[in-house]
Amino acid sequence: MSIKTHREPIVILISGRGSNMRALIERSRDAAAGYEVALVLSDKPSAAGLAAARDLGVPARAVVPAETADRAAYGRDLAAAIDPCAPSLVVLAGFMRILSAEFVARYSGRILNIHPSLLPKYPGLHTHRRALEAHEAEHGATVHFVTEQLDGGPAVIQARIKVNPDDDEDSLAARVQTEEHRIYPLAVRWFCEGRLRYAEERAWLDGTVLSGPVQYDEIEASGGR
Ligand code: NHR
Ligand code: GAR
Repeated sequence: MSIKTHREPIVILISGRGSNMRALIERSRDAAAGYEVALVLSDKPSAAGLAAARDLGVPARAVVPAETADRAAYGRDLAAAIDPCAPSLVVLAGFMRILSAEFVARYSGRILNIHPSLLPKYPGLHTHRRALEAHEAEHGATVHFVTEQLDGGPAVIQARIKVNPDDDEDSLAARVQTEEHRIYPLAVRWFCEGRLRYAEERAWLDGTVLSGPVQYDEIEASGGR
């Protein structure tokens, strides 16, 4: 017997492989997930994640920026593809295109991103290389609300890994991604259960403002959340 529970529709934006997208789709099928992936969109028609989404039974298509179009025009094209799904949440999963202020305002407080660093360290690109060059002892990934400020919206959850002396960009990226696949479905679930929200330019969890991101290793250790 199946128990039918309401699932909030979400839309995922990708540009590449889509391993986070896959983790999100797979976890959405858990009985208690609270969300379903209604649509996957990519700015790149070649993104491997598009075929992977279809293989998992999720509609997927590319919305390609016109050569002449500016960010605002592309944001409107994306919104036209997203809005028929009426998603509760828009999830950036390796989406590599900066979104217009207009787009961010349209889905205000309803866009999450996962960024491959321990924000506020290393916003922007090439985070693994930069962490290695700085001889960081720790590195990781952060889920945050998207605001107009690039990689600057309030952080929700963070997972840390130790940097080994023999790490290179690829080995570091691989271990960070394993953590990403754990924390992103958790954050999306919190949002879709109504536990996580964005208000007053802050992230709130269970009615309390987060002064910093939840540390995944701490919830693991306590078996909670
Ligand atoms: N948009 C807004 N408004 N705010 C954020 O915080 C965003 C965003 C869009 C994407 C993801 C982000 C990341 O996790 C993200 C956060 C792309 C770039 C970038 O420089 C920077 C940050 C992120 C994603 N993109 C170039 C651009 O001109 C293109 C780079 C490329 O195609 O390789 O859009 O790191
Ligand atoms: C992830 O590691 C994500 O953190 C990063 O790209 C990878 C996408 O992998 N995002 C960014 O760098 C955003 N600028 P995936 O396509 O396999 O999920």
